[in-house]
Amino acid sequence: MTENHPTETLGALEAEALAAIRDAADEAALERVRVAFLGRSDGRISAILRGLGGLSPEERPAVGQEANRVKGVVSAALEERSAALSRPGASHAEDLTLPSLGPWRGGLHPVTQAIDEIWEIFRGLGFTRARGPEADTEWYNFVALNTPLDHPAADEQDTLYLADSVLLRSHTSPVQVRTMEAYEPPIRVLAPGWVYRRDAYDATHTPAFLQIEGLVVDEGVTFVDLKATLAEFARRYWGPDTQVRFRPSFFPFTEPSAEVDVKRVITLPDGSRQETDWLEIMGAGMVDPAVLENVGYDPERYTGWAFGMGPARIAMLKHGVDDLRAFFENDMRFLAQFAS
Ligand code: 2NL
Repeated sequence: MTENHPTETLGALEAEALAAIRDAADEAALERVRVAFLGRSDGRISAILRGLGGLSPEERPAVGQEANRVKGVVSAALEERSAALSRPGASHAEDLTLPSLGPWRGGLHPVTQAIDEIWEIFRGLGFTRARGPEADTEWYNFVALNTPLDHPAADEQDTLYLADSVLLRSHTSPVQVRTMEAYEPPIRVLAPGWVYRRDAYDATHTPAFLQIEGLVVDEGVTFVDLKATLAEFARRYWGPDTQVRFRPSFFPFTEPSAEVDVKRVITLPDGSRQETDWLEIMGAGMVDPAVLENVGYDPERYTGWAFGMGPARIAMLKHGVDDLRAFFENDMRFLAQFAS
């Protein structure tokens, strides 16, 4: 009897061969394992099979049977590992085909985009852009705009006061008043900015919101200029087939006053074209002569027109958003859709 009984050696060899096969990282390593165990001249399992003739007739059948079983198991394991290694990406634990997350991309807020687009159109029509304080006085916010403090419009807006006669502006009109005080006509100015009203926070109101107002003052300016300019704006913003409608309205600072509606033509996913309902996009009117007088302009010499709109409302109409609060909640799944 040999010190290492051949069947015990075969059990150890089988375990060693299977571990080496499992650890083989590529086809070349696997081939080296095959040669080491099953190679014709130096293979360790082949050597045992070749040595069967030197065993006693009692030992020979059992060892021969076991050696052939181990050879079969190891051959099958080699074949299986070889097939696994030939599949794409199989030689690494990491899946290198998984796409990376990509860089985090920022973008302008949809309401900022609306302001930029609206500004670009009016810039092309000869307007400049102005800013002013968000905390202002009753004079600039109401009185100069022909709105006495006991007027329902002053009341209605339920203004947020900071101190006696100092308040958070309820519209950007104070910016135009300051512009008229500082410059002589001709005036063509756009005033975008935050305004504040004591309103509920719901689907159609927020206590702070962005507004854009525009003002034109010159000699010989008429309602025709107002209609033509706002219709041109609407066609440039909403598309050349857009129709515009003016409905009579009231503002203390304009006379006459109007609400401006648009009817758009939209192209559906199937390519067909469809008219929308009338959508209200802004208020406008001829500047009340009392306002011109308040800023020291001669109302016999100058006339003007003005408008005001909410870019968030414009963005809602444009993108089909039905709740204003979506613009305030900064949910990246919402905002990311507007990052170009
Ligand atoms: C609206 C209506 C409007 C104005 C704003 C204005 C400013 C001056 C003089 C006269 Cl300095 N008018 N601004 C005029 C008409 C309408 O806004 O619905 N805004 C959201």
